[in-house]
Amino acid sequence: MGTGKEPEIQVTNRSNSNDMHRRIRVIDSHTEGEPTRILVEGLPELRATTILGMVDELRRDHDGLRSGLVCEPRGHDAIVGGYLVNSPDETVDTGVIFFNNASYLGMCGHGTIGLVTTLAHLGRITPGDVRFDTPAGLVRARLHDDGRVTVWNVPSYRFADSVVVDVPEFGRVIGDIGYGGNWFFLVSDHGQDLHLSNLETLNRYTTSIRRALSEQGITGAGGAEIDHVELFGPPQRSDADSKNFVLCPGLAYDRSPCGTGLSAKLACLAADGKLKPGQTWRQESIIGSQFEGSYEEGPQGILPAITGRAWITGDNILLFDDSDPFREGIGA
Ligand code: PYC
Repeated sequence: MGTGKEPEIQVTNRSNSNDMHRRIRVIDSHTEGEPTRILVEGLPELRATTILGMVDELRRDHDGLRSGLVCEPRGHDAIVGGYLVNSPDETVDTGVIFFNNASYLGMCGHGTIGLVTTLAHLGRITPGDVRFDTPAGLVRARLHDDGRVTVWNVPSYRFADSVVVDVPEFGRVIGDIGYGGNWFFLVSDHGQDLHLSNLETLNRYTTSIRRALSEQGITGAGGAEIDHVELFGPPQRSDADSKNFVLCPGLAYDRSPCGTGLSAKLACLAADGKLKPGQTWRQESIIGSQFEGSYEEGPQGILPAITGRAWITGDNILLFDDSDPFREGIGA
């Protein structure tokens, strides 16, 4: 935690579900192009006492809030939202539960960078270290003096390598299954052009891979659904090692290089002996932004460190009117 501040981030949730016009304060930011929306006031009081219990409660009792916050007409498919919650873990500064247009996320790397920048914007932290409880585990972050943020993510690992999936229309695709706080299928040999001008095909290709993985029963550990697909290719930037395209669970593509996806990539590079502990890997995104990643060895996989930058784009009050037929988002 930065100097001169209280050691705990105040979570100002209050239940106002009977209000005709519910008012919710959010801070919007983007991390290397990928948007984050942190709810800082207006989350209903949660009864659950563990962070996984809170995810269940949010899914069961407040899912319309999730979809209303990030889906149209208030949001769009690429936004990742974050709820600040009181964690039972006294060693952390706050709990955070990330979500998107489809569901809840175990962790979110770009979202954590956006969250740290949001807390600094609110004056709740200054440069220094901060600790978060997430559904995937404990995450540490550091706000640097120059505004960059480093996130030490949950232990990450390669679960399986050279897995073959038969993808209708595209044929056999070979990839690795990796975990970085979310589950990824990582493909390097795909013959696709990793440019924004090829977005339609990239979306169709990765969506088909994802569907085929599910239909063919190919999963992560314990039957976990693989809901992110990542393609890698040569970088365009002279200061990058690789460029990627990442399909997210709600079928939006990640504008940033994806923090949890980079964690899974680092785990694969480590497993292949292609990146040593402490060595830097610079991952370019499909829009040309960049994260830096490195890792240390850990007892349950690698311990990834991801560095990037976020910028605040809005400090907004969102209104939810009971008479609005789309108050919980279009299609929700
Ligand atoms: O940065 O980890 C990430 C992420 C996951 C989904 C979108 N961004």
